Amino acid sequence: MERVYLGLGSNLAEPLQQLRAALAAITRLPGSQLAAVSSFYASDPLGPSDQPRYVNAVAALDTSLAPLELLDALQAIELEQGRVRKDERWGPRTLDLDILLFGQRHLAEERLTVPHYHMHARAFVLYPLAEIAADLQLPDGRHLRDLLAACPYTGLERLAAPQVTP
Ligand code: A4P
Ligand code: MG
Repeated sequence: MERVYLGLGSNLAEPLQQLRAALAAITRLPGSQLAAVSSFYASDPLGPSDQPRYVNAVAALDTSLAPLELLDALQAIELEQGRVRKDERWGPRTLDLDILLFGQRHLAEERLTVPHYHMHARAFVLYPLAEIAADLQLPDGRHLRDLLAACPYTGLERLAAPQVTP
């Protein structure tokens, strides 16, 4: 088993429900055990600002799946609930599941870059991650607490809404 950290995000079609459904699906992944889930956070959109706020969270998963097997499984979950209407053209994403970290591995494959290329400076990744892995050290040796110190807590709001307990 390897410890994996997943980033969850949604800003369409009942984001809280999207994240809860995604976590329920993640608990059903073969060879895997959901170990921890952060609080849910409302976050200002990064990128185009003419879109709703996101809800973000981070989950810890212990898994015996290989990295690409896990990516396939997560993309299947995205597909299953990622679109409001199946007959619509691919529109804005209702669910984004990112592999932030896969043990201490560095992966640079065509379909999978780990650590996730944007995680180091995103408040909506780092703060939820710190909730469930405060002492985490990244594969490049950097400590999560140092990344946090350089990342202002802006545009982020911890939600009282209960999430899912593993
Ligand atoms: N891929 C490569 N590495 C990974 C990985 N570590 N985990 C590939 C997951 N997928 C990975 O992803 C495109 C391709 O990346 C996949 O097919 C996979 O093979 P995608 O999910 O289809 O596209 P995306 O997530 O829209 O792209 P990207 O670049 O990850 O988008 P961003 O930069 O994450 O933007 N603002 C707030 N507040 N909260 C958010 O969650 N998210 C985005 C999405 C923008 N602004 C946001 C948020
Ligand atoms: Mg993604």
